[in-house]
Amino acid sequence: MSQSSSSPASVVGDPDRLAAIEAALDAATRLGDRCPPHLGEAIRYALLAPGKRLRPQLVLMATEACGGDPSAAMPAAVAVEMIHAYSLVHDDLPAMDDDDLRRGRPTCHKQFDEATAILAGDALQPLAFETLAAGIQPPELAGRCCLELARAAGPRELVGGQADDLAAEHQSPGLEQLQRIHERKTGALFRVSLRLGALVAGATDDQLDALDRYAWNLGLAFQVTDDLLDVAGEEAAVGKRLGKDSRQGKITYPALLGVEASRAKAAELIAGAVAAVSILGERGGPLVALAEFVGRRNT
Ligand code: GRG
Repeated sequence: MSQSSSSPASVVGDPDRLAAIEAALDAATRLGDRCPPHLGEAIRYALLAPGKRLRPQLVLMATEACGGDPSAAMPAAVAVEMIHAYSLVHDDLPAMDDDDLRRGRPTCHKQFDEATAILAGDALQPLAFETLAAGIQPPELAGRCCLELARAAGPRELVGGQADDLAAEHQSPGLEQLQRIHERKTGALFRVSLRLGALVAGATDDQLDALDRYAWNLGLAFQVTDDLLDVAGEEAAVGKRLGKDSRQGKITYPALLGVEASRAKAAELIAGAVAAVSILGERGGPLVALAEFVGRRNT
């Protein structure tokens, strides 16, 4: 497990934007009396834990980059973070990665219990779509956003990537298969975050294409750097395990390519992300800064 899942996140991004995201996440999970208190507490524990909020920031940055009003896209920012938070809660369960720590705190099933964590993850999924359907205007745009998020979070993307990742623990996948896993586990949520933000701004096809290319590069770069963070300090392990690292037999870029080539790959992907958004001009500056953060991140 990388530090991204085991220690509190360092802040990246504009403090005002981050504060607005936190406030919106908080407001979206004040669920009232009909939600059992224990479940509500677990939902808030999972969602409000100190993460980097990369995906909601991508939503708002894409809106801004395409000339829209970021506040109109806030329901989409909340929705993608809800899907992300659910995926982390379920990924940490004993049946999956079986982790004890997430975002520097006990995982949801350790803090509460397994059934409550499963239900909190279950609840975050419809809440994401409720947030989009109720908050994005006009309703046709809300429907389009729901469709795009459902596809990205579904069996062909996020859940499919997770299923293949679990299956790969018993195989020896190559680079291409590893890339396909991460395109779906990480890239799909990055991509849909950017697309939802762009759609709210009424983006052109050229702008959407540029953001798709940015997302593809950023998603893979993020995973390569995540893998590099995992092997930092494990110098004895890399290269001696026939392509598998110490993370429960999971395949990683450094294990397949070596550390230096992985660093070069990450730098190449970050450059690709930055180049992709050059057509957005100055308004794409925050996206460039976020890509550069991913390239040098230590959390
Ligand atoms: C259970 C359907 C299902 C999917 C799980 C997201 C995921 C798929 C698994 C989490 C484990 C993992 C290594 C995923 C790759 C993406 C990743 C590194 C997520 C962590 O994202 P950050 O660093 O987390 O943005 P924070 O906590 O900062 O939000």
